[in-house]
Amino acid sequence: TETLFQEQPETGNQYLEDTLLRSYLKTHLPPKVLEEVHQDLERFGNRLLTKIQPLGWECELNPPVFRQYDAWGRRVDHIHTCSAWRRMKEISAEEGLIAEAYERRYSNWSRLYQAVKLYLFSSSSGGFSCPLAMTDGAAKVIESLGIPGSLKNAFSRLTSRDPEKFWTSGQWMTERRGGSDVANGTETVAREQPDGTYRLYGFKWFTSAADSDVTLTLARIADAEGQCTQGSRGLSLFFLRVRDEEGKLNSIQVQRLKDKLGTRQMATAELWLQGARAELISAEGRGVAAISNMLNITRIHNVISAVASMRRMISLSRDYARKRLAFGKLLKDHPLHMQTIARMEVQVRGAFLLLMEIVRLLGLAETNLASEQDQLLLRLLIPVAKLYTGKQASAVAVEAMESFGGQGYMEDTGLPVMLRDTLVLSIWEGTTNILSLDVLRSLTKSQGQVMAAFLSTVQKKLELASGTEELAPGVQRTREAIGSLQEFMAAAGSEQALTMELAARDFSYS
Ligand code: MFK
Ligand code: FAD
Repeated sequence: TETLFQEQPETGNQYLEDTLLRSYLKTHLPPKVLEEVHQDLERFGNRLLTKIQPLGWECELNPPVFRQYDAWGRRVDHIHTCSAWRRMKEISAEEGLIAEAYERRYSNWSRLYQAVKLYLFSSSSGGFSCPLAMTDGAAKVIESLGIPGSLKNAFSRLTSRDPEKFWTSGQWMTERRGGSDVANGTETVAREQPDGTYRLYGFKWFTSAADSDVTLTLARIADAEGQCTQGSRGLSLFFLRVRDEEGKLNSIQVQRLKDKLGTRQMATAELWLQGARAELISAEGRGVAAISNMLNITRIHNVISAVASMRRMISLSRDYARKRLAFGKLLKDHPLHMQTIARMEVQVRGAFLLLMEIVRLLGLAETNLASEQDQLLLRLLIPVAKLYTGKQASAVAVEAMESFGGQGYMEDTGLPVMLRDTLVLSIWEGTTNILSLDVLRSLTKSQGQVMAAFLSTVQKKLELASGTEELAPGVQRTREAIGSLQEFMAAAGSEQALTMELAARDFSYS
């Protein structure tokens, strides 16, 4: 007798199938922008399905390999990446995955459009979203410095659509003594050279996408006696090229590649800086403040990755429910199974709309169209969204995995890869607690104004929603949450700093 095989879960054109994304674009974009964007996204969705997704899987199967010595014993420190990974770099340029945000062809909507392309790209990218996040962050820092002459070339390459010219950037912050507490953990020293450049000496403990062309990094400038200022005020921001034209490392040695739980498609290295030539790009002692522009962009990319991986897992799960039989009927006809999927769907929809709101605000800020309220809201929402979706994505991935039964646990379905890769989203770019503290930082620095902006925005939305009967329970719950938040805000002023920290953390989860 013939055995029947289970049909595998699949997704089609992810843009066309994403009804929430399409209705969001339809309601928000001006019609002319929508028309152009729609065409491009439909085409991109097909390219993702037919060309890019298989390349992403190739990246997973061919992780980077590190070769420290050549056959004759010479130190070469070569990080070999697969051809699919290198192709991803070309595709990223061709698709304008960074360029779109900086060309601003669609004014304030360009940032949102870029984010949508990145969202569609993310779960097919074979980890290439990681260097793109840092490239975007580096471009943002350089732009916010006014694109100084010495960085013009770098900026045009980081934002290029030409695969021959396109550069990616790293972000080397973490050292052995501190990834969260960069201000006290950074031991790297910068020594000024007669020509005004610097040489950096130190050890960078985590450097992802170490095959990148350039990087931004932090170091302490040594004075004439070789002394450095400690703490945050001692840190300055540097730009450097990782390799020269011939591909020779810039006085850098690769100690090894990290052996990671996930994100195995991309090389995360430990690097010795042994006099790497670098350019000082912030004011002395303003390194942390200057790199914050990068952090806020890479944290948004983290949200994009979180939402994208939830979307992919749930879409596959929904498709599987249409194909898998149990107890004589398809999974989709089992109400209990559908309740599980519906709960996940609600999670991803909420996260998606939060992401859209953030990139909408960022687009306004970048085209000088943001009100003061918009800017305050953006400052608050970035850490909140990063900390919330970072944790949410792995919880949803675990739930989604179970929805495939035992097959969800099988490597060659590709599902475990997605689970592994979501687990890092709450660690890198600031852990959950560090981001909770960043929420507090935004509160204290703005003297509570970020929360006032948040509350008045929610109040406005509540007023709009209160006429709709189906929304009544949600409106009521939100009113209660707002009430306790207002009470907390009133109490926080008189509390000890520690109590306030803990209370803020509880709030961020609720
Ligand atoms: C797929 C998507 C993701 C791709 C990932 C790529 C691979 C992974 C790459 C990484 O993981 S890179 C490393 C990421 N590392 C972190 O996120 C560091 C986590 N630690 C923090 O965020 C700490 O809060 C921080 C290092 C920023 C604390 O530093 P300080 O110097 O002790 O903080 P301080 O003194 O409060 O702030 C210094 C200045 O920076 C202040 O400005 P002013 O001097 O003008 O007052 C702050 O306001 C400003 N600042 C800090 N955080 C800010 C900020 N400004 C705006 N936004 C922020 N978030
Ligand atoms: P620690 O700072 O030692 O934190 C340990 C624990 O203490 C955490 O749970 C943290 O939340 C908690 N904690 C610390 N301080 C506080 C506090 N004040 N209050 C409450 N809790 C606190 N870094 C880069 O710079 N560039 C990269 O390219 C890069 N790539 C990475 C790739 C991967 C796969 C991973 C896993 C990490 C990467 N990182 C990179 C490093 C990452 O950013 C750090 O690991 C992260 O910021 C945490 O720093 P840490 O490891 O030093 O942990």
